[in-house]
Parts: sequence; structure tokens; C-alpha cells
Amino acid sequence: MDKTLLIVKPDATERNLIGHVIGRLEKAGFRVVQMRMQTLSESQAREFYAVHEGKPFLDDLVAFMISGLVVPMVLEKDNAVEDLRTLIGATNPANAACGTVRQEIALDVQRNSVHGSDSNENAAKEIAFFFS
Ligand code: IDP
Ligand code: MG
Repeated sequence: MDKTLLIVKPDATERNLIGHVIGRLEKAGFRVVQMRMQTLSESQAREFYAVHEGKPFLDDLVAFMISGLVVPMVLEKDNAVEDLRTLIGATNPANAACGTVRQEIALDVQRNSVHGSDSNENAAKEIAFFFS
């Protein structure tokens, strides 16, 4: 079974939407196989988003990701990576398709409620980052 990583971001934990997100995932056929609640340190957030080094939004993104609780979880499903990206929708909720999690609950392009790994290679790295 394929695995991917989802993080419920601080804007969603702050609005009591953890259960809502998990419900959407389970209804779509994902199985939660590992999960934790934590706050990220600045260095952890920078390491996690190292791929975005040099992007203009990185400092704000790191500040946002350390501003509250996050819930990283490992999800199992056939075709998990691609199916999760489809379920969560486009990065900017203004562009996210109807019925996607981000279209439904995200606040803006930064506070977009959930992270989902974007490839099998990154899913493996991101799962190891949180659950090694
Ligand atoms: P993704 O989460 O859909 O994979 P990425 O391009 O990998 O999107 O960006 C990582 C995160 O950085 C986004 O989920 C969002 O929180 C934030 N972000 C991306 N682009 C922008 C932007 O243009 N302005 C502000 N924040 C952004
Ligand atoms: Mg990404």
C-alpha cells in the first residue's frame, strides 16, 4: 500500500478542524497509520521547507508553521500521493476545485489548512522527517 504525509496546519488546528480533516480523509479511503500533535521549532520548519529556500514567501511560511499546533500523519491508500493532492486541491484556495479540502476550509494561499507530499520520493523523506 502506498504512503503519503499530510500535515494539518496551524490555521486548521486553531479552528478545531482536525476531526473534520481526518473525516474527509477517511471518507475518501485513506487510512491513518501514524499521527502526532506537536509544535514545530523554527529550525524544524526551515528544514521541512528547505525546498523553498530563496522563495519570497518562505520566512512568512515558517512563521506561520510555528505559530500553533500541527498534526502530521502518515496515510495509506492505493495511489496515496496523487489521490491526496487531488483531495486537498490547489495551493491557493481561490484556485482549488469544488469539493477539495482547501476550497472548503483554507483561508488564503499561505493559511491553506493542510500539507500533502507532492511525490513518492518526497513522501518517503517527509514521513522519515516526522516518524523516523
Ligand atoms: P503545496 O503546499 O500545495 O505543495 P508549495 O508550492 O509546496 O504548495 O508551497 C508550500 C506552502 O507555502 C503552501 O502550502 C503555502 O502554505 C505556502 N505558499 C506557497 N505559495 C505561496 C505564496 O505565493 N504566498 C504565500 N504562501 C505561499
Ligand atoms: Mg509542496
